[in-house]
Amino acid sequence: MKFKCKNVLVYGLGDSGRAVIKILREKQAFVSFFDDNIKYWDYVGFEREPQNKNYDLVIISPGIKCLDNPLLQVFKEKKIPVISELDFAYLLSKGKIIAITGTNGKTTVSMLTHKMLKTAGYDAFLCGNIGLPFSSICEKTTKESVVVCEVSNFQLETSIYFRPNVACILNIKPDHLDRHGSFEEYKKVKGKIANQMKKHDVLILNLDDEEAKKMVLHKKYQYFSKFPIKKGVYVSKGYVHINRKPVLSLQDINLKGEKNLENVLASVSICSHFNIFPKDFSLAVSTFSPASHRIEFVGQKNGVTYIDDSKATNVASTVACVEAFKDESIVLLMGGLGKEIDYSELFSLGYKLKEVVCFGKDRDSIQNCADKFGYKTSSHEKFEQAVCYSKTVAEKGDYVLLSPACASFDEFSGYAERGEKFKNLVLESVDEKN
Ligand code: UMA
Repeated sequence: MKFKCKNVLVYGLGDSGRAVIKILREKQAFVSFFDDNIKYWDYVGFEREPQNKNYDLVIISPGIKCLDNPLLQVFKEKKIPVISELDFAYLLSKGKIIAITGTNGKTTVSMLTHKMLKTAGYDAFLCGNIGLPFSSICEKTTKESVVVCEVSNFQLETSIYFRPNVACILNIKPDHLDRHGSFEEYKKVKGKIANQMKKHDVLILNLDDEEAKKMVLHKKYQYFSKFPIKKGVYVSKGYVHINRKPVLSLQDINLKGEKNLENVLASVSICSHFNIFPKDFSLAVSTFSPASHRIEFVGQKNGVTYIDDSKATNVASTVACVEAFKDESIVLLMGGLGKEIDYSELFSLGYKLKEVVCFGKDRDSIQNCADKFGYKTSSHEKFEQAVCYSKTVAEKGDYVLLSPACASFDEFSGYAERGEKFKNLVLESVDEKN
């Protein structure tokens, strides 16, 4: 696709939109931009009436809500092509592309896969939903590069060209139902990852996940599992195997929880399509530390352990966290901005929870649901009140888990800010810190 002298509108002025604008200007396109937030209206290049203009192309950011979007409707009626930022970056990139999607674990798998490739000497890039737009790095890639792209549903929703050489669907659980309308629609969008894949491309699926295992949307696919299987990547006799060959000892994995084992298996599966030696797997896995706010040890005070899992923004992710500590006495901090997901998916599982401390906008629905299943609960309007309260109820030997099952936008700019606030409130008084 050529951009020189083309009339292009960029919709969304966040990180993705800005990265796209930079490239388009370098390529001498006629660029203007639009954003629903009026704070940008006086920026040079802002188009206040895009509905009255004609464009050769519109490029939209992942955060733009598509359902019933009047502006996108106008473009559709005018037959103006609309592509995603992911498409744009893909069209400009060279080399191989690995795309990792799933409800939970995307970032960990993307980081670990990137680390394995780097350890084995590949010219690997890490980008996408992880926080760095693909468009920020696409022009740096060469034929030898491997791009590891964390891909969200928001990015896939409007993508039409994006074609990964290796794609992985880690798991599918209800999430973002507020945006997609239904779980069925959410699954359909996830499946778009395989839409453009060609004969030699490979789709990797988690056989242990009810929904992901059914996503056989491409002829060439490979399973991974925590249990022995005939072909693919699996665990047997203390080792991760690729097609019956042991490549990694479980003792090298120092990440907590079953979900993290699945994450390691996903990365090994992806990397099994590249030249990586067992020693590289061991080195990468044994020295890997996940990104912050994912089942992260914060500190201990009076024998109480504090864990920050602020990244758990859906119920399935909170279940994974509680499962990882199921043998402990748990005080669970849950709340924030709900995503219309049913909390009974957690409370019906019968985990022992000393108390469910509810906070934020969705606190009533969480509390009502937990009450129904007989849990002890308390309710707090603000996050800070909930954290301070949890410190007073937790006793020696208890674990206080911040694993909210909700987005954070009712009080914070994102899960990271919420996690940092938690850490600060906890660290005010801890005995030891990792
Ligand atoms: N905007 C509109 N109209 C809308 C929605 C947003 O005009 O209907 C405007 C906002 O006013 C803002 C801009 O769009 O100015 C923001 O664009 P954006 O939301 O696409 O944000 P970016 O900064 O470009 O970040 C995006 C991803 N954001 C979302 O998907 C919401 C980032 O994922 C990603 O890291 C980044 O691109 C780089 O690829 C964040 C995220 O929350 C971390 N992702 C969700 C998740 O992980 O659950 C999917």
